[in-house]
Amino acid sequence: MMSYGDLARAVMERCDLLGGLSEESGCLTRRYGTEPMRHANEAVAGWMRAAGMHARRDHVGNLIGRYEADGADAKTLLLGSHLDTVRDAGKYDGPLGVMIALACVERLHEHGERLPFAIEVIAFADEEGLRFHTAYLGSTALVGTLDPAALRLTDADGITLAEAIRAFDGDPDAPAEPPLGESLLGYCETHIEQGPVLDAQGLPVGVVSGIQGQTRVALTFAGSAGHAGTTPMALRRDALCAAADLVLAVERYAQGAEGLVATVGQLSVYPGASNVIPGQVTLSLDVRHPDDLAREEAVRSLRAEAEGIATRRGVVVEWAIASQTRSIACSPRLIAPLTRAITEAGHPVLRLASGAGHDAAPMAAVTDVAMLFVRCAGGVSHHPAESVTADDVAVAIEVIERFVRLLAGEGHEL
Ligand code: HGY
Ligand code: MN
Ligand code: MN
Repeated sequence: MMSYGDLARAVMERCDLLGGLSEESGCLTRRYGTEPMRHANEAVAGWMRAAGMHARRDHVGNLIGRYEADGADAKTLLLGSHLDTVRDAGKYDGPLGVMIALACVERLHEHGERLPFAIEVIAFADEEGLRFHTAYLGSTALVGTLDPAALRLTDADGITLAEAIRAFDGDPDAPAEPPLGESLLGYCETHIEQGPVLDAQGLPVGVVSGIQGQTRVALTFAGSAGHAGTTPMALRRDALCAAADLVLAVERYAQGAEGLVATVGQLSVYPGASNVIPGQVTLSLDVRHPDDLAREEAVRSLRAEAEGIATRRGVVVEWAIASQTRSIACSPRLIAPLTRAITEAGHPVLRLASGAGHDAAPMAAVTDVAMLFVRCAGGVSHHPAESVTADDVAVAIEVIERFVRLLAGEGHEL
């Protein structure tokens, strides 16, 4: 029987392999619907089939591996995470959770074991939203909460989401087939913490109490392009100066609001010539808070700030909500066995909230959810220096297997 250490080494190797499937040379970038995503799906589907699973893709390209139960009419436990990445990403944010879920099924398959429920491992096709700026495209499409208007969103090349889904062998017009809640035991996602708490406390894993909500806004400031050498300062309507005012106003607001984080991560300038006054600037805004009312208040205040800047500078501002998700609480019904699994694996239990968004948030629309965090060095994430240890991965595999067996009512020694 493969040891947890053997499986952890295989998980690390697979994350290395997936980490090489990138749109850009020299760094890891894997957006929804791209060839590297297709290759990642093919690799993971092969590993799923080798683990005795049936692998399929749904209407938007989420890859779903199913390990049948022992007996008919059984419920299904969902495990998984996402395979897409941010730009210049680390190789564990997403893929690690898919690989750890797969490793648990491999242990069952190696023994020819079947549980009283089926296990589905979901490799979501888009969680980060790098290409279309919507969060959770894969999981919202799966559970049927994807806003149909999102299909008209366009990427940097003007390709709509609907066109990208078709090009990815999906069908944007297909009705969602959300798994029915009563057929599910729940959804459990393993993910790197992406924060410093577990590392600071010297813990390999932690239980997630909840996931904070987030609002993503797409903004445009439109002023007047003009000659940098001949246009007097007093006659300018500089879109980039307006955007710069907003970026610093966002930082000031968030620094003064307990529990709030707000970030401008993307900004592009048109026409983008060194001797032309910027006529148009588009930028992103990401606002998060554990309390939904506080987040909504912050979004209102920042919109008013943007409109005030536009008025003072004589430019026009467009403000469009690209996506927003409410804060969710993980299920006590699943937290209990996950906590017991950590204890029985011989580790202290720390419960912590997630500042990062995860597919577990949309999945909470159809079933109870839980998350297991894995320590990542220094909490570094969304960065190529993102790292985990094989020892911590081995702990996570053991904990998830214990969790699965506790749900199966087995609780026996592994
Ligand atoms: O943005 C997030 O929180 C996640 O990494 N998608
Ligand atoms: Mn992630
Ligand atoms: Mn991420």
